[in-house]
Amino acid sequence: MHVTSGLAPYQYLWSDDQTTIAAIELAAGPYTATVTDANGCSNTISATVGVGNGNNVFAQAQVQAFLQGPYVGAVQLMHDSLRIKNLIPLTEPYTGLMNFTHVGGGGEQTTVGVLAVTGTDAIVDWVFLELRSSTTPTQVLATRSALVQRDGDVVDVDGISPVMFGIPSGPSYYVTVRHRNHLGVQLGSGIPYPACEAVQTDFRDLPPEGFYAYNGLNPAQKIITGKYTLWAGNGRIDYQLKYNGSNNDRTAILAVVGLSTPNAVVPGYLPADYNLDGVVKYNGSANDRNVLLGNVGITTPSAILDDQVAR
Ligand SMILES: [Ca+2]
Ligand SMILES: [Ca+2]
Ligand SMILES: [Ca+2]
Repeated sequence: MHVTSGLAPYQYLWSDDQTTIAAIELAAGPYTATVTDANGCSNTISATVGVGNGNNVFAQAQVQAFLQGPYVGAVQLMHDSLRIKNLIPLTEPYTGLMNFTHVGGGGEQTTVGVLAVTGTDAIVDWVFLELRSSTTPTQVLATRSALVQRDGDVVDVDGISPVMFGIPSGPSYYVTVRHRNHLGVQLGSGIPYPACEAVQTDFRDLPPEGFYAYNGLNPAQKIITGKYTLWAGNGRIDYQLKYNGSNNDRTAILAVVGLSTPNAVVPGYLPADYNLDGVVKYNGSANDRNVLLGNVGITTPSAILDDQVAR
């Protein structure tokens, strides 16, 4: 199948290179099509409408980031327990989630085939990417839900491609990576997004632009074996990690396992699963409470860590 470009109002011809099958008019932006054959086998492809004259006019980001929860410092990779346990949803989890508001993106879907990939490119979880105004870093201009691989590559729903946004290339943007139970991170300044180019931002190392400081009261990311990772432990989904006090993230674990049954183990794709191993645990080995406690500090359990994304 082939998408041939046209001029505004973006009439696109879907064809097999020989015969036009259908002509449709679409607003500019990323699209996904699922094709099912007579045997019921289906395949999903992605295309972006608005590629006039063969040039991609949309901003594309090639981002790398590590999530602290599943990060294994000894091998500098994340584990993929959620994928192995078949817990990662085919549809992105951010639509409707507290403090996540899609702009342009939302409803992204991946496939069983993408989630079947093993090795260093295996999928760890869904993440939430934003491009923000370079002059007003609180202003989100475009979002996409995307997938992060074990080695930190953030890829589109096909499991391979850079992430394309429904806003034009050309201007400078701030890029952020956020996650449903980790604190987000934002690049320290806007950078240009030229046409026909996937703009690289590697949050695993300190980029030349640094990381954005919302209030600078704590580092924007946690360093483990020389690599930067997004802080884990935000099960009460807001902009802070708290072990004690009101709206804390420790109680978010207890609420899942049960206040009177703190040794219970609850499987699932759950916000209180801070190490992303597919189970929520308050006590015992590899529990989620210690991830949070280690971040605020064992001797300073009332300390608070702030998400350093602009707001
Ligand atoms: Ca990779
Ligand atoms: Ca929180
Ligand atoms: Ca867990």
